[in-house]
Amino acid sequence: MTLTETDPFCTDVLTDPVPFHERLRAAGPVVRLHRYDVLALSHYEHVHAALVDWQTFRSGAGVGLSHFGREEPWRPPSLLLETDPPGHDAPRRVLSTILGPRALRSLRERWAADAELLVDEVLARGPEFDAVAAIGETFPLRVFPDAVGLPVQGRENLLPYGNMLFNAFGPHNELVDAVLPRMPELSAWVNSRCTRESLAPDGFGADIWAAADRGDITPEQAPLVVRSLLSAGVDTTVTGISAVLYAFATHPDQWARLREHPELARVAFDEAVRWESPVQTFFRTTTRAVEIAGVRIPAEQKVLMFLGSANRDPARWGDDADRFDLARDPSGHVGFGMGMHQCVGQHVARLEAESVLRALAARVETIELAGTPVRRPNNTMRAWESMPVRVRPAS
Ligand code: OVM
Repeated sequence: MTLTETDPFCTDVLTDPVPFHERLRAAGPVVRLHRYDVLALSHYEHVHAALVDWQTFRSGAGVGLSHFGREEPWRPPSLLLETDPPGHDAPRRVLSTILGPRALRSLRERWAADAELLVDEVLARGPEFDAVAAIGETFPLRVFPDAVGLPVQGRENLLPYGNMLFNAFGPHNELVDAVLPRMPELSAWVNSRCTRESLAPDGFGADIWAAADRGDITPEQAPLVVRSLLSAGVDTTVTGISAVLYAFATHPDQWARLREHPELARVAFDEAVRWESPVQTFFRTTTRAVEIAGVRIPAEQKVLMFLGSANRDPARWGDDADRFDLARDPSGHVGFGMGMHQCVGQHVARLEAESVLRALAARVETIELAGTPVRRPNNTMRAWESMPVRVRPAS
């Protein structure tokens, strides 16, 4: 087994992970990460195989670097993300119904109108704007907290909480140091928003409490399931929508194609999730000794899944894996994970992105970068700080 001295959580790699992923894949299917007691999987085949084998690669010891059996988690573990069957299954069933395609049907028209309104507002201010601040962050923050039933007061904490949470899956580096001071305050705020009383009587939050009333989950589980919505539902879509805007701002031919075929909005979003992989990495922990590509891995070993690398592995995606291409079929990408834990909110994410892309495609002839976009390094997310763009409105 080969070893890499490169720290995958250093600022250089987090800001520009693609060259590192190429070296990682070239180094072999299983690579030891120097300085962490961690093995890395970077090939699509092996990342996929590990994600679908939850019996061997468990999530209950945490999907960050920290092993919950050896270190106290910084918050009570998520009942979805950081739990294995059987405990995982009831919360998962409840949330997949609440966030399923049927339940979202009533949001479709509302979100389309919200997106049209937002894009009109943005365009009225002029042809140049920061796509991250004006759309990537604003649209999810306009529609998702309302859909959850979160009170308006305090919503400014959602993005800082997410940034903290996704950093906390990584090692205790300077990114974690930077968010540590606000951890108690942001945690307390999120927890306080998960009670039945603090949520609107309609919305995903109330739906979760109704599931507790029916006995589908326990009343003790309900606030933690609400917490998962607030944890996983904001930064992910902000980063995903920013990613697809970046993809189009740098691929004018693909924008022209979307303009001609707005029904490609959905596949465009999935292709952007493959291409950028907003969630770059998650860990698993082995439950037993196992062999991967001839390499023997001991039990209780933290294994790091490079989703972003698997999503650009030429062995799966071909020689043009690095190209954002609406002609590609991106299904099978692991940007939403794969298997039992695959993103339970993916239909929400797709509906948000589709609403934004359709509104933009109907109103914007061309979109291009108007300056250098700036990354926001994060231990888990491939995020953006800012993305100056210039558009030509459609006549
Ligand atoms: C959760 C959670 C938190 C962060 C991410 C996530 C991508 C889930 O608390 O359940 O899924």
